[in-house]
Amino acid sequence: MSRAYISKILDGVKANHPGQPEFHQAVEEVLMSLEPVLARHPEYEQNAILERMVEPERVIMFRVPWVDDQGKIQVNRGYRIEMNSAIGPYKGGLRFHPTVNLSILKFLAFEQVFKNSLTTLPMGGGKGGSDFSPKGKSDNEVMRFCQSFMTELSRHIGPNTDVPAGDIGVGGREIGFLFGQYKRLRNEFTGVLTGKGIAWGGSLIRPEATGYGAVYFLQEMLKKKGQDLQGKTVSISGYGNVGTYIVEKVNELGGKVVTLGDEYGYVYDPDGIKGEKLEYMSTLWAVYRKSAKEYADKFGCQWVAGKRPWEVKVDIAMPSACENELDGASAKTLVQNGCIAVVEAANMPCTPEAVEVFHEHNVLFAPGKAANAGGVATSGLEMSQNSIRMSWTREEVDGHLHRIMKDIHEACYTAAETYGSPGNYVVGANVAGFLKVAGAMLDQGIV
Ligand code: 2IT
Repeated sequence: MSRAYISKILDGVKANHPGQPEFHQAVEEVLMSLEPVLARHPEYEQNAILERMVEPERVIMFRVPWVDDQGKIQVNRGYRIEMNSAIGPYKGGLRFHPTVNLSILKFLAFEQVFKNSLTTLPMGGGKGGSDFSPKGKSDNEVMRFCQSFMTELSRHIGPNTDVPAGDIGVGGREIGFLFGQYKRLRNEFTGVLTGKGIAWGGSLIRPEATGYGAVYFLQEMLKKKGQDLQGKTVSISGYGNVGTYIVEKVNELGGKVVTLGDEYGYVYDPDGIKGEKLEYMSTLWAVYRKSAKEYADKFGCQWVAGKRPWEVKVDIAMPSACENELDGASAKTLVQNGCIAVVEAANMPCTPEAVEVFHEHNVLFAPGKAANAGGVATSGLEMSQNSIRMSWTREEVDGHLHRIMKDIHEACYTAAETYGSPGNYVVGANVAGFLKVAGAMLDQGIV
């Protein structure tokens, strides 16, 4: 019965959103976890909860014209997907990357709904961005692009309506330009974006939050197995914000991160990224806008071009770059090499085949919507601070983040047990995230 309902919804999504494989993948992954929930709660089907959840509340697409340093007019496409506002204002990042399209953003917005629900904070789900690439652009070009992008986006967002933040290609620099333009257009200083600078409404720990949060989640999973990070080796694929603070926290807990990477390849540093090397890693993109390869050149490490780091033997893998970066074959290699845990620090970095391999071999697997929720959770804390016009200390924000990640872990663990899949964090995260949003939608009637 509930299986037939799920199949009907999946067929509908494929028919109504043709050519959008990432969106189909994200929806399928969530729905496949929900069978026992739908069986126990017939009211969800009776009230067309799934039909409504897979249909974005609003999809905004717009032209973004800007002038490059040569005086030539460039045109990009801008988007904001406002997916679900049942439990709070739309909330989620902006991605500036050439691969951005409707499929990518709908998948990210859909994931964000459940992730934000898991944070325990009142945030709905959204995502946006552009096919614009900040790579190779001057600061002035990025500023002109951001101003043009915000000129249109500003009419759709607001501190109680939709609160964007960063994602791939959108960091402190871009948030600054976007915020400046919003303030100028509206003549309002509000918390309309998160990830802001500390001097203008930002929160301490927000840059660290996704990386720290993913490691806190990992710690909880290991604890259930009577283990910890002491002496463990870890591989990561990114080298931005998320990766940098994973390294910092893993080092603090006695582990060692031996890889970093980008879309061109990866660095293998068997001695571990620490001290001056970690310092350099943190500035590579944020300050110098350079490739991860520079790290290998500077410190005399191996650079493996055109590959991902999953062939390196490690105890724990934390994919921290982009969707579908770790496939079934890589998963098998990790398992053969004795990997005991995989934590998705990015959004949907493991393919469905990879996740299956991890579950088959009893590898602890943390899905992104639970493990990387620390970023948006701390965005929620930034919104709270903006609302009360106060700033909390590092210790206060980190304390909240740590507690939230422990609570998310517990919620996933318990939901997986309650619904018949003990130890399966994918089922746990999807079910726990879903129940809160579905309940709110029921309460609010047919909207
Ligand atoms: O994927 C994500 O959770 C983010 N890019 C952060 C979103 C946010 O609003 O902080």
